[in-house]
Parts: sequence; C-alpha cells; structure tokens
Amino acid sequence: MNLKSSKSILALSAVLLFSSCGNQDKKEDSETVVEAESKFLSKPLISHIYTADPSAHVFNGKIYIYPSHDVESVVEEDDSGAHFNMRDYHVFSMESIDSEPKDHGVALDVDDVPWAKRQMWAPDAAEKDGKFYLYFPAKDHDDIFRLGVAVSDKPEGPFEAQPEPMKGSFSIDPAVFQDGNEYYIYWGGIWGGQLQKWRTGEYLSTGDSPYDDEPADDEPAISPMIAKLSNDMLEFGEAPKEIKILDKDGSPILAGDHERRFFEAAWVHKYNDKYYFSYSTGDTHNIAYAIGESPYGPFTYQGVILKPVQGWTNHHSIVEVDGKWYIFYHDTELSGETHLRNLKMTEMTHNADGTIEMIEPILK
Ligand code: FUB
Repeated sequence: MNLKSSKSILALSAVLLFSSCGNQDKKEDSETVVEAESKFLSKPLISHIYTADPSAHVFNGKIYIYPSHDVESVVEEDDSGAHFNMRDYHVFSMESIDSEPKDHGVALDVDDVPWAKRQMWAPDAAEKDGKFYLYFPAKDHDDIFRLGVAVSDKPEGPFEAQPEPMKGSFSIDPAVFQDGNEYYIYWGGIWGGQLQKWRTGEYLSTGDSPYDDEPADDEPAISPMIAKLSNDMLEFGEAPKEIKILDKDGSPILAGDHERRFFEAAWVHKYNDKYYFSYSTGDTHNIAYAIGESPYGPFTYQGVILKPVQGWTNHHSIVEVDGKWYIFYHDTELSGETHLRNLKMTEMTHNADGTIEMIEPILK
C-alpha cells in the first residue's frame, strides 16, 4: 500500500521527440512515462470524504476502521481546536489489508446524541457477545468534553447512543483494549482535550486558555486515564485511575518534556505478553510508545513509532491482521489543511528485542 513501492506515474502523452540520424531529421510520435516520487510513505486510503484518528479492528474476519469525519466548518480556528467541528461518524470496512475501504455511511450523528452539542472527536469501538460498542468524545451543552457510548448489532452500525454520557467521564480520545474477558478504556488529551482541567478531580474553569491548569515543567506530566469497563460495556466498571509513564530510571516523564510526555491519542496493543501503550506527543507531533507488564502500567518510555506526519495532529491505531502488524494514521496530503485529514496505513515491525522499528511517514 505504500507509495515507496508504487511510485505515482505521470504519463506525458504525444511528446514529440526529435533525433538526428545522419543528415536526415526524424520526427517520432511517442509516449514518455515520467515517474514522480511522492514525498509520502503511504497513500491516502479514503479520498471522497476527509477522515482522521483511525481506530482499526478485526471484527467478523474483516478490518473495520472507526475514524473521525473531518469537515470544513464555519467555526474559526482557535487554540482549543474549535475548528475540528465534526458532527458525525462513518465506519469503513476492508475485506483484506490491500482492499479498498468501503464506506458504510453515517453510523452516528450528533443530533442523535441527546447530551452532545458539538465536536465529535476521535472514536473507538469494541465487540462483546455479538454486540458492537462505539465510544466517542463530544462537548456537552456546557462545552465540557465527555465520553459517550452507542450500541449496534453490526460492526458498521448504525449505532444508537445512550441518552447520557458515561458517568464520571471527561476529556477525549477513548480507546478500548480487550485482554481476555476484560475490557479496558483508556482516554485523555491535554490542551483542547481539557484533561488538564480535571487535575483535582473537579472541572477547573479558571480560564478559557487551554494552557491554564498545566503542571509546572518540573512536575510530573498529566497522566492519561484508564478504567475497566462494566460488564454491560456502558459505564466505567471501577474508579478511573491515572497511568504512569516512566523514564527508564523509574522517574515520571515531566510536564516540560514535550518530546516524550503524553498529549492525546492513547492506544494499547499486546505483543509477546507485554502491553504497549502508544500516544501522541502533541506539539512535538510524534507517536511515542511505552511498555508495561499490566494494562494499568506503569509503562516505561521506549521511543517513537511514527515520526511527525504532514499536519499538526498525529493519531494512530495498531492492529494485527493475518500475523502482521499495521499502524493506521492520518496526514493532510489531500487538503494541506490541518483540520481536513485523510487516513493512511503502513506495516509496523516489532524488533527481536520487543522494541518497534521507527516509521518515517515523510520520505527524505
Ligand atoms: O480529531 C480531533 C482531535 O485531533 C483528536 O481527538 C485528537 O486526537 C487529534 O487527532
């Protein structure tokens, strides 16, 4: 699926070539093929609508992708991401890793979620006992991000939303990880994702700036959150806990360490009995990862999986398909606009020592 191996072809038809043969001029009508190298590692997976924040899963033998649906909006750009003003979700399926994604249409619209007002950001989905659960963040009528759940009998939806957000939920970017019979939900995002506003357990409305309420640079960074899901998958099944991301010496990653601290886009996968917690570092634009012995962590920082893509945001998911691992992500190749993104995908490699080979999405 990568442009590295399938260079785009520019055909220049009916190019007139003139060559000299002795004293006789020869004019040739010919077609010359010029190969133009793309600067991107992978090509867009979907181009008829803008899509971002892909959560990919294998359900019923097919790959399903649950992305955000980016749209142009009349809302002006601001530091809290108001211009990411998405209002619905489409679900996509792929028969195999090389096939074209099929758009199953609108799976959930903000107008069908009683508690939600706007900004349907990065979703995820899970399957339990033949039912499918779509987890999504949206701003409520007080402009506070909450997490919602919607249910369907089919992986592609349509989904029916619960009338209220999950009790005690806040912030953005839910990601559900199944470990045996247990399901865990991870979430959180700082700045526009409001996680910093919940440092005391209550919503701090000390100011409108998304940078208020952050810890000092030499304090531990704000932690992403985890909770086991309830048996019915609709609520937290336990009190939410903070996840610790530690340096190799066991000390917490600090708030001032923007190259490594958690920003948003939590994802967990399991490989060789270890838990891999991956996330975006936000303003430094990497997808980084940390490894732990339990779904709750602590996780020890290892490095970068995906270097910055074109566009401000970087958001991914990791899925195993037929014994190979893939990272789904997005960039802004099609629009050049940071809030109008397109999905991409490439293979990801675990090295023999358990580390992950770093991916450069923009070719040098
Ligand atoms: O798509 C809106 C937000 O942008 C997501 O929730 C973040 O992870 C970032 O990708």
